[in-house]
Amino acid sequence: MANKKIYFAGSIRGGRVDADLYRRIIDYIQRTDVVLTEHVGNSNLCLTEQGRERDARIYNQDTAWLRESDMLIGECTCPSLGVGYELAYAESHGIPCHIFYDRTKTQLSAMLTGNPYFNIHPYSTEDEIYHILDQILA
Ligand code: 6K6
Repeated sequence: MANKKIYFAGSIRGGRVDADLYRRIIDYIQRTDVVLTEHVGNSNLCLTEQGRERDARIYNQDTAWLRESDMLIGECTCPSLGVGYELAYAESHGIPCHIFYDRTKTQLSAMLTGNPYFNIHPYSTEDEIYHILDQILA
């Protein structure tokens, strides 16, 4: 299927240490498909702006995008409550999920690795991500 709608999930309030990696993964996916959440790779995000109403708008928009997506691709090296929530939400809506994490930097939660619903892709070099993406997106 060409031009799939991809929900890319990556840490925001959980920490932005991997923001540049998210940007590169999003750029790679966008060569063939549509990324609904390209803001996740924006390294200039304003993290200080908060508020219950603004957060409600974010939640409503993101869950709507999730429901219309063909696949969730998450980079989970930096742990994020929001990404964990999105994965469970995607599972409950039957959306295929692919999870990447750097095995040299972290151990993934057993709540993800222990759930056969999730396709888990540990990697040790960034190049491996793009090879696996070629297979997933083909
Ligand atoms: C505006 C522009 C860019 O970011 C913002 C404001 N914040 C968010 N906007 C959109 N999605 C968000 C925002 N904060 C969290 N998320 C969603 O939760 C993203 O889809 C991420 O995959 C995930 C990150 O969760 P946390 O817990 O690390 O923030």
